Amino acid sequence: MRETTTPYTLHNRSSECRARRGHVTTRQGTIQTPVFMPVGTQATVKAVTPENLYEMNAEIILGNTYHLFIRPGHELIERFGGLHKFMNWKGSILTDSGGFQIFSLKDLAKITEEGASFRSHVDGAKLFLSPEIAVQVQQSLGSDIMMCLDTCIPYPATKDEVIKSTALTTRWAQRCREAHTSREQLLFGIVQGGMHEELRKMHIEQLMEIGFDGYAIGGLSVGEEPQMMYDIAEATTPHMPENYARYLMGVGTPQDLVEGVWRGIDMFDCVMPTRNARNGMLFTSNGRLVIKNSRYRDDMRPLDENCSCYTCRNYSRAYLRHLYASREILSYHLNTIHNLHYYLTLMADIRKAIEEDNFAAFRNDFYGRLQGE
Ligand code: PRF
Ligand code: ZN
Repeated sequence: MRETTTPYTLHNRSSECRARRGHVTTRQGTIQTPVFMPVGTQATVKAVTPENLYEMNAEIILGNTYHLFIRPGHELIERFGGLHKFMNWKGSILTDSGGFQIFSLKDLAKITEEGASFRSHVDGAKLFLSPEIAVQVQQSLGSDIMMCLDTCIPYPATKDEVIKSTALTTRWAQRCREAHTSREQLLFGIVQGGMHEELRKMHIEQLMEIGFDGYAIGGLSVGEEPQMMYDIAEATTPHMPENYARYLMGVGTPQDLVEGVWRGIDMFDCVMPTRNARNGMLFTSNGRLVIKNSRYRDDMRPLDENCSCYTCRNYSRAYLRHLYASREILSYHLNTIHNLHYYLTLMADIRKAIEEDNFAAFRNDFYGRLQGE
């Protein structure tokens, strides 16, 4: 039987590049794409409330299976009616599977055919995550989009290592598909294949054969140069199905988002806007601003004259510098609001440019304003 509708709807395509304007439909609502998903690892987007996120028009956030599995545990969250109710978020939620955290644990995790054994970073307890468990946990959490458990390959890696781990990811993807019983939750497959274009193509074909509700590109932004990431994304998207969402995992800088959309990506997530905010690095339409810099001591201007966020409407650079220097909690909050607003507005502007089919001009203007950063 041929599927005629998928969770992705295409609105229009750029005539200048592979950028596409569309939406993804989850049981929780509609997500306009291309989209950036703020990261809420531990059932909170750090330093902001759901109300703050609604005000910035966030439609979807990301949660992490690995962290919530360890603390407070998915059974507890299930008793509260799922992650949405637990954290009071009314938009959509995508949960990552834990595959990337296992990769980050390196020698602390032991990967076998069956799954990954590792020790909790909280209390050192022995834990085990298999494809079946990753899906069960995500079903308990009640996320709208679940991710397959994958193995993310470090860079650099030998081709033999990449082949082995990509093949394992396919077998795990098949097991995730079989464990997926809650059909109203979507399950996305994750394309691996390292920096090898032919392995990427082969892996997409294997995942499409299994059949998923969307397809992610994993294993990029793992230490390679940005240009290499762009090249692999460029070589990968043409092989991905047109009528499904494409998600570039863990990416990236504002430039990376523009370049990803250019190559046909619909979804992104990254800790960069939230983490950098807490470290005093703010994104503005003219490039990056390091708030601790003494030149802002008496600066009465907002962070970004072109920004309409709560922080820029109400506070000066001098005040934000003072909060940062004094290590005040409010510094995290106000900086995070600004950076997320910057990322979400960038995506809204990108969507508008694709609708009006002037994304090439938008991209030129974007780089012009960054002043060679
Ligand atoms: N796999 C998973 N999550 C991820 C990645 C991946 O490869 C990446 C790679 N940049 C980020 N997050 N499951
Ligand atoms: Zn602002």
